[in-house]
Parts: sequence; C-alpha cells; structure tokens
Amino acid sequence: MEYYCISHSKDVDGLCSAALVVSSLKCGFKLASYDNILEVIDSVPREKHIVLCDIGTNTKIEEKFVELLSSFSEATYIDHHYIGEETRKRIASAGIKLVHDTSECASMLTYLHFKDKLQTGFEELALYGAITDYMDNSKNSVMIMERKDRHRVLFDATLLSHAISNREMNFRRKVVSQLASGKKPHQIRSVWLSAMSYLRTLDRVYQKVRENSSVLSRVAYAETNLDATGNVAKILLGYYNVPVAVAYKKEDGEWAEVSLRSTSGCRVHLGKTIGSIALSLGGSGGGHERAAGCRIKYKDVMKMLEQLDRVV
Ligand SMILES: [Mn+2]
Repeated sequence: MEYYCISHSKDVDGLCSAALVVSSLKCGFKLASYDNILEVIDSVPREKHIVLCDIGTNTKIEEKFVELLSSFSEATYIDHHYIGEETRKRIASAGIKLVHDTSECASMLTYLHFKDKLQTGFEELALYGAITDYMDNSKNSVMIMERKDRHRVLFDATLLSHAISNREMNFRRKVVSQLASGKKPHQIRSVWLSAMSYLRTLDRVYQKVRENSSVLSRVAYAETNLDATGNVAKILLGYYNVPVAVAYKKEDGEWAEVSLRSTSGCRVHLGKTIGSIALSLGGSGGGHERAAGCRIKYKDVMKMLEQLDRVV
C-alpha cells in the first residue's frame, strides 16, 4: 500500500516530521495548517495509508477529523498536542493508529516510529523539532544529543527556524524535500539566505514592538503583520514583566491568527485555556503549556485578551 504524509506547515517540528516520513516511506506529502487541515486531508486519495503528523484535532472539528481519517485504507496519526480522553477513545474505535506522547515533540515521535527505515543522521531532524518546540529536555532528546556535536545541531535547528519564518508554502515544501534527501540546513543555500534576511526583519521588529504594544495586568499584546506571531509574542515577554504575551495578525479581513507565549509565572495551561476561550468566542485554538495559538474573529481580540488576563 502506498503512503501519503500530511504534516504541520507552521514550524520546524512539522516540517521535520514530514521530512522523516518522506525519507523513510518515499511517499508524497502535503503541508497543512489548522485552518485548512480538513480540506487537505480530504484531497488525498482514500486508497492510501495516510500518515498525519504534528497537527492536532480540536473540539470544533473533531467529529469530521476522525471521520475523514477513518475513510482511508489505513491511517496513522502522530501527535504530541494534548488530546482528551474522549477524543482518544473516538480515534481508537475508528481504527486509527495513534502515536501520541505529550512529553516528546512530533518529529521525535515520528523518528522513533520509523527509526528502522531511516539512515543514520536523520535523528538530527528529531532534535531540530525538539529544540524549536522547547522539548529538547525530553528523555529521547537528551539521549540522542549526548552523541552529537551540540553546537552544530543547535545552529542547524536555529537556522532552519529563522529560514522558514515568514516564508510561503512553496519554500517550506522545498525545504522538506531537501531535508528528506539528507541535507543539513546549513548545506542548503536558500535556507541560510532566508535566515539572514529574516534576522534583519526581526531587528526592525524589535525596534517597533515597544511602540506598538500594550499591556493589561498580566498580559502584554501587539498586533503585527509578520506571520511569525510566535516570535513577536516572545519579544513581548522580554519587554514586559508579565507572565503571558499575545501577538496577532489580521487574516482574510475578519479573522485574527493569534500566538500566545508564557513564562513559568503563568498559572494555567496556556493551550487548554486559550482552547476554551476561543471556542466560547466561536473560534478554535489549543497548544502546549507555554506556547499556544488560536484563530478567532478580529473584532473579538480584545474580549479574548481580557478573558485571558483574568485567569493567567
Ligand atoms: Mn510540534
């Protein structure tokens, strides 16, 4: 049976997961984000064994998500985002193979799952995902890093992360193919050119962010036109002495693409909290303890920030 991979387009973890699947199964792939995941899954021929990585379901799309995945000959779903007990049961009873662990990143889970089919060196892709998802203190990451030139791996992970920021799908797809062929990020010319150009953009963002941001009592926020809203949120955490920062971008006129980051001073699980706030505002969202995202109506951004400010 032929395989087909769908992975998260947004970050290094998603792209590295895709590269690991493509390299081990020699299959086609597509990249998807939370706002088009159902359409992308639906576009793959049903006779394939579909392998889905690093892109989770959420309460809003869950039913359709499980139904779609179970319409394939076979489906493997590899993820590290939080999944509730009910969803887990639903996935299992639909015959979908679930590879899930919230203590490792998706590319690490993908690497461990397909390890036997991968050549030596590909474990570095799992580390890039772990480092950029802030999960390189996990059991497997630590074990693999012990046998590596740490600075070289950190450099490649960081290079990759900067290179894909603010870049279009086509660029990301090419990067996945090159990583799957065994190239390291620093061996791909377009990757380092893109990384350097993004760093220059970031320099300007650092200058501007203080002027264009505000703070509630425990939440700092800013609107941005950069795709890398997560990076802007991190810059805000550095500026304001608050536990949570939010950066958002206007999309398609009426929507806002939102990233949230927190410090250890935050009293709640950011992903779960924003998931329920976004749902209550007719949007969707989720993520990790200290890094999360959501998509809500642009006009509701202030309401979301105020609700968040009361609980974090
Ligand atoms: Mn991830």
